[in-house]
Amino acid sequence: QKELHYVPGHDGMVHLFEWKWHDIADECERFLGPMGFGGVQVSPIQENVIVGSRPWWERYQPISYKWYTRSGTPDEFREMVRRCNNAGVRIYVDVVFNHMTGDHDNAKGTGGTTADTHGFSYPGVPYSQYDFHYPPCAINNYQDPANVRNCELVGLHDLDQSKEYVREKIVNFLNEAVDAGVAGFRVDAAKHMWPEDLKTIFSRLKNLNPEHHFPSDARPYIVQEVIDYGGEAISKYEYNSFGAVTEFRYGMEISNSLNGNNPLKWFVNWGEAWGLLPSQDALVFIDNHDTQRGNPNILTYKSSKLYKMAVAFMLAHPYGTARIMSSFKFDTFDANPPQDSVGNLLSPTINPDDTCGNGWVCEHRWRQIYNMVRFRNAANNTDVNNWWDNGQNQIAFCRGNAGFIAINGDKYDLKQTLFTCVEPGTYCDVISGNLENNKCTGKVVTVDQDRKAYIEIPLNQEDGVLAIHRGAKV
Ligand code: QV4
Ligand code: CA
Repeated sequence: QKELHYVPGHDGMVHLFEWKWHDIADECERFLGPMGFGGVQVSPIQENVIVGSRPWWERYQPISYKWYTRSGTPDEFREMVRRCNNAGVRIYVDVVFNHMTGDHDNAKGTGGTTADTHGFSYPGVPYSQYDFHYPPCAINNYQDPANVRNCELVGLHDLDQSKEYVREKIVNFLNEAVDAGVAGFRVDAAKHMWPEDLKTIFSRLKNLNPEHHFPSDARPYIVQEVIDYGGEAISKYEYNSFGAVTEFRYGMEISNSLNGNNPLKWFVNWGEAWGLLPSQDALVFIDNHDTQRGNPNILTYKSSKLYKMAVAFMLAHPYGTARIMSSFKFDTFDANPPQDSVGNLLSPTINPDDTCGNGWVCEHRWRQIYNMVRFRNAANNTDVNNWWDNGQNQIAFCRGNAGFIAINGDKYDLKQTLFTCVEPGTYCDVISGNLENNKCTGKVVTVDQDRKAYIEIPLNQEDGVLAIHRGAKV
């Protein structure tokens, strides 16, 4: 269950963190579909407990499996999935079934469901004490798999997925989403569940709904959130035989290098040789909604020049299934998503230059990023070849003869005549500009009869990347 079922000519997943269903549907039709994005990871769909200050993280505390959240209603969800599939964009749902809520007095959910959290009673499902690891213990020892899987993560009441009744409730919850036309799931806190239980649950999922342009017998895509930087008892390799796994080392290594701690030239053999999962098993990303607020070593939209270099490298490189983070602006860990005075989520506004307003960052609408999604599509099914580096942090490589990228991570200009692999002609650098009405609004690169071109990335320019591909010839 590692096949994404992207529509041909589409690639790249974007996490539209905390977006409303209606806004995602609009975005699929007006931007993601036309730009060739493959899919969207959406925020959790199940009802969550309302936390007074309305932090983003309340959505990781389920109170029932009804589809009422700040993102919208069940009907709005179904409508979004339908519209996105019609636009050639798949939907992947973030599903939270390791646990229910933590303790809250008078717990009430976004759909009006109540629960006695202290008594482990969730009538909205229903679950009772018997369905949990009870009496509870706290996760406090990552060297002990049983502690990590049978105890509570930050006080979140821990479901027992070995129980048949619990499995049924989870499978029904997921299958309803399959009926609605989703293409798969991001499984929250998978490390905190036993691989055998997950395997059983995933094996009971229905095939994807053929009414939504999926081939018959298509299985749901599964990506399991297992954070494995090494050094703990639980390994990502316990999970990748029956589904894909989040590869957290990817963004860690790239951020580390661009931050100046490891020369970029070493990325010549980037992939499994670095201890990463096999390519088809790995979901890769620079930052996610946790690391962007919790890990100071990870690049985010806040260090925009380095971040765009990191994302460009990710999208240019064939390793892994690439996911792009699309954030809201934040200063603190708990900061709310954009919302009005009574807590309704705000819609993004779209500026004339295609960027977002109203508190939304919309990294996926940055030219340097969406044009690299197009590069990735243009280079589909090609390998890395003709790697060049200057012995330090200036690198360049080709994707077959479909595209060429150069990155300047050094503190001095890149000025080189390089072999670009692409056929002779005039190309638009899709980082510094767009091809509009057959004119390039950025740098123009002239590839000569020997397929060589003069490449320049001065240090003082806005971006440290240059990229050309066969889909953007002047
Ligand atoms: C607090 C105390 C606890 C105490 C508890 C008692 O901190 O020590 O036991 O009260 O009730 C929020 C608060 C947290 C609070 C907890 C329970 O931040 O302080 O505990 O609620 O009320 C997100 C946030 C968490 C948030 C949680 C639930 O990141 O801060 O906790 O949602 O709302 C590990 C895991 C990995 C996990 C990662 C964050 O291996 O699986 O930690 N990542 C996923 C999601 C993440 C989410 C969860 C898992 C939980 O990506 O966003 O946590 O679903 O690495
Ligand atoms: Ca667990």
